[in-house]
Amino acid sequence: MAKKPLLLDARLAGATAAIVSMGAAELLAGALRPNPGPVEAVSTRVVAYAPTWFVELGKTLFGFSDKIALLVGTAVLTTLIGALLGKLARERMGFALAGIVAMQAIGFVAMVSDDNGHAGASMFLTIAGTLLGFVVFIVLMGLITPVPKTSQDKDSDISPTNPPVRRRTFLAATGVVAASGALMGVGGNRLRDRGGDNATAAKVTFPPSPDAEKIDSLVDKANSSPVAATEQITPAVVPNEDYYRIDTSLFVPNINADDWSLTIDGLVDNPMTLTYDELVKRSTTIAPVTLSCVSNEVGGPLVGNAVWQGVPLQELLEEAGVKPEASQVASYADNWSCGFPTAALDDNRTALVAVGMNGEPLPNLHGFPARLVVSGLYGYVSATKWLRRIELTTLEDFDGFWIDKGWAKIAPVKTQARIDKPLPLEEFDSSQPIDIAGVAWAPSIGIERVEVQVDSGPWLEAELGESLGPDAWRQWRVKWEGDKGEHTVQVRATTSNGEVQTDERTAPAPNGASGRHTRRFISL
Ligand SMILES: Nc1nc2c(c(=O)[nH]1)N[C@H]1C(S)=C(S)[C@@H](COP(=O)(O)O)O[C@H]1N2
Ligand SMILES: [Mo]
Repeated sequence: MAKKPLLLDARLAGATAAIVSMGAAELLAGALRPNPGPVEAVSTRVVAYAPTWFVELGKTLFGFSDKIALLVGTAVLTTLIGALLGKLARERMGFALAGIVAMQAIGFVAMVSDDNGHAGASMFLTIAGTLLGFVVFIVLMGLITPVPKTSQDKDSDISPTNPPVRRRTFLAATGVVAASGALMGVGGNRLRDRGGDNATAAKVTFPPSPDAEKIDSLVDKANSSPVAATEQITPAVVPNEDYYRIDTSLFVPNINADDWSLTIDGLVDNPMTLTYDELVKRSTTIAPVTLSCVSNEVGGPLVGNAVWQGVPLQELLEEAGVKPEASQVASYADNWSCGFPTAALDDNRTALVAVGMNGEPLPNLHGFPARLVVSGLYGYVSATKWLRRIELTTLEDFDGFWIDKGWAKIAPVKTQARIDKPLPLEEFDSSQPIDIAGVAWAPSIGIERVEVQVDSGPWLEAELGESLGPDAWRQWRVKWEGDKGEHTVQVRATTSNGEVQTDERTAPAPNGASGRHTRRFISL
């Protein structure tokens, strides 16, 4: 009969493998920056879907918002699950390895369902974490599983009941490997936090802007409005750390602004090149603009409002002297490009070559040193991050990265409203009015009205937060009172042109999702 390793040793091997597997995935997440990484993605899901009492208990005991508690909690849970897999490994190694796959798969699913722009990086770090976990698990189990004596070993002094290495060596090995796994996890988290670090960015000072005071006071008003105080509502201006991120970069560019420049050429009379300093000196325009990703599902997270600082694109194009035959503004980063019709700028909408985001130099994740921000056009046709070149061309002569991959060439942002509160199936006490709240956007046009309908009741007009202008989303809230039971709420926005958001459901491809966001909630 084959001898089994000691149960305690097997548990240690399993825990070590699980820790290394998760740690490696988290470290790669720090380097590749899918946003969020596996630990954060899973814990956000847990907090979003767990019963309220569980979340409340967690908050009181550990504080779910506390990063350290979150990491420690993850480490403890990983150790426990790993120890369980270790026990399993004594019987069936295949089942134990499947456990590692399952742990990683949960992280993967949580990551990609939050962030559909990074399936590649997420897949890569999942596979790498899984494989490393396998190797460590198999090697450690090998170290502690007794080898049966063969005929040649007859005279050797390794008895069949003895594992092939001394226990002390095994314990030392698990200690070192588990500690490096934990370090990788913590390191990955640190790396992710440093997403905005850039040596040159630290030295930038923006010129004063004539618009600064006005916009500061609007943002203050928006933040202090009663609507803004609603629980769970998305802030009027999203902090840089929380801003959605979508791009095709596996590694986040870290461009040195000192040897960076922006070229404007193509169908222009005076091709020009601007250094970073020249661009920053001219960046005196500040504008709140809501960017949205064409991949955003109705009610999805791929949308955000920030206060951008930069130079109006129209001003730069005027200087370059756009030739009449130009019909497309193409823009390029190192491995990406996009383009939109020159005609989109005819209404003199907000369009910036931006260097600042919410009062700071652009974080690396959001395009340092410079990016385009064009109000009312989806990001994939207009919002080039890590911008190197703007080329005036024709609509026929150039297709950006996503065109021909199933996405439309002309892509204005569709009017949308999102419900932030209630959360899916959130439970309320029916003895008090409940808050239904969220954000609505129609960038470059503006939001004039938001209405909600509960079940088949009348459309109720929402109270709106302070307007930050036509380019920015608007917070909204309704206080609702009604019967006990399960209810469905839907929301619709009306633009400043009087157009009511359509209820016709379309998928994100080819030119953006339409339809109305709904949520179910329970009144107890
Ligand atoms: N260089 C580069 N810029 C890019 C992209 C990209 O893949 N590469 N993606 C675009 C898309 S699809 C969107 S929605 C916005 C997202 O900008 P954010 O990550 O700052 O939110 O960036 C745009 N700019
Ligand atoms: Mo996008």
